[in-house]
Amino acid sequence: MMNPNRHLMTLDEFTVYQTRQFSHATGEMSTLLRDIGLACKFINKQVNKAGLVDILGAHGAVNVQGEEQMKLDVFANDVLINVLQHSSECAGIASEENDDFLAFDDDHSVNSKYVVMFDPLDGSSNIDVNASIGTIFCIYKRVSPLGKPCTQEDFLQKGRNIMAAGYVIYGSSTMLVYASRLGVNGFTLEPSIGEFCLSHRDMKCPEKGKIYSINQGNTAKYDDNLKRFLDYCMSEDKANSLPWSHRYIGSMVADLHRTLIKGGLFMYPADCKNANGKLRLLYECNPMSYIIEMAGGIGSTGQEAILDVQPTELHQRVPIFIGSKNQVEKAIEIIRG
Ligand code: P6P
Repeated sequence: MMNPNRHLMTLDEFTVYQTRQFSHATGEMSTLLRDIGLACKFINKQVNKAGLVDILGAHGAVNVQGEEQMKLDVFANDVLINVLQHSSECAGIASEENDDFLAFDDDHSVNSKYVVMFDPLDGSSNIDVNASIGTIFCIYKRVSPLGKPCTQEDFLQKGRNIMAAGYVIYGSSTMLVYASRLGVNGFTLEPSIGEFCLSHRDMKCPEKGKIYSINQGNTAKYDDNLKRFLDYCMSEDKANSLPWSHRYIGSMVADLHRTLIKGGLFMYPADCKNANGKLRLLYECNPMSYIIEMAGGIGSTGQEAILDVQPTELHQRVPIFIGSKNQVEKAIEIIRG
């Protein structure tokens, strides 16, 4: 599997290796993943110097080179659109930063088989406190006919139709986690060669977790069943479980990366002011649920699997309970009353 001359395997080498396992595979997905990885390397470069904004020019100001300093999430969005528009495999995108989807209508793109949805820089409000933030993406095969621009129905597919999904976390290291039906693998950016290298092979979400992650400041707005579940999370006398620890970073990518590696339960439920919670279905909850499910965990609205929700609009929100199987199942048991 590994190249005999080096102990490192790059993302490109890994996806080519996976492609070669299937004679019918064409390598188009590998190309698309390489393009997303390239865009995220550009984003990483800017995110890593965010603390120097005052020297480089505050948002909206000009920096020492006289360049317009762009808000990082606008920058991230523009980079992803630019790279994917020139990709050989992307027909269009939908983004948290764009009101509507973008159909790339040049002669090549109208014949491309895939569409990509993304949150270009999730948790960007955490940049000025140096907390980890991330890019979330998912890839679908389009359902509209090739030869014409992609349509809204290409983007309103259930999460079950996802071909591949992933995120990049810009933290103490920069890591790309990529999930396909072949499993979940993590690649850490090696700055000296500018490549994402395989570092976490065949990632699994621990079945039994003992961390719960929620913004408990919203508790007064939760319904009685959810309040009862939070009491359970904090109780000492769980029949078959140790007391759970509470962890909450306030950046979905960071909270879910911890959940994937250490196990646990991340929740952003509905409340009396937000009937569907806060997080978006298409480019936050679906990709993260796909990744966690491929790693053996569960992603649920509390009523049904996130991946089974039929989308009706690009920016719709859903409640989410996601992570270790035993904890999500316990949450569903109690919140359903
Ligand atoms: P709250 C960040 O703003 C975000 O979109 C997610 O990354 C995160 O999980 C959530 O909102 C945090 O929301 O209401 O707890 O600040």
